[in-house]
Amino acid sequence: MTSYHIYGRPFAGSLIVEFMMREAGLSYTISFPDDAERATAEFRAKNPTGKIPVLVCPDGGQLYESLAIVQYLGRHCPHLVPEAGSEAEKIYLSVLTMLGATMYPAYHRQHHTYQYGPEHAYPEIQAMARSVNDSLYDYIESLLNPYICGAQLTAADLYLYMISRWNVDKTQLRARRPKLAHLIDTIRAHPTIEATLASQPRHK
Ligand SMILES: N[C@@H](CCC(=O)N[C@@H](CS)C(=O)NCC(=O)O)C(=O)O
Repeated sequence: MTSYHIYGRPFAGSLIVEFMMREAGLSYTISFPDDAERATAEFRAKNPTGKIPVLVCPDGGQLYESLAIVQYLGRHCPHLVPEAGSEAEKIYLSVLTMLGATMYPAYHRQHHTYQYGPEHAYPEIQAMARSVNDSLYDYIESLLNPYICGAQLTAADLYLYMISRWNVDKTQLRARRPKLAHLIDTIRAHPTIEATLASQPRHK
């Protein structure tokens, strides 16, 4: 393999990998394994959870878990990572991990609810997951200035933009959160983000 390869899903958790690859100026190919392919032993050898994103490197090594991939690609996009030892780095690491470890799974519970309980419990599972993210968005609104780490746009902002796209009610998300709404609009207009979104297949 001569270039990076991403296993992804249109508009899903592979977006952050594509954003960072483009920000780093690294070329890549991408494929979109369906449920059957993600259940194969071959795919499970790449990611034991059977989920995307997976990043295969030119040397054949591979990474799974979006937070691990963001950390890995950070070295190729130093402009998106706060200086080591700074106060901004502490905020960056904490918020990025909260986005990936708490808010991303709360979206998963809303969009893949069948994995979390019987059908009669779906409304409650979804409402509880929405409420987790709603209160964390209020916290994020209080933090933004204009970005998560202040003046520097970081990979955490790109990650935040990605997960905000999965919000079921975007009008409600933006209401009372003008700084978040502005950040979403700013990032959406960023050339590498626009290019990534324009490249997503519309089916699957
Ligand atoms: N913790 C994982 C979560 C990955 C994840 O939930 N991926 C979703 C797409 S956004 C997926 O593959 N869903 C398929 C499924 O759950 O069956 C990460 O951060 O990479």
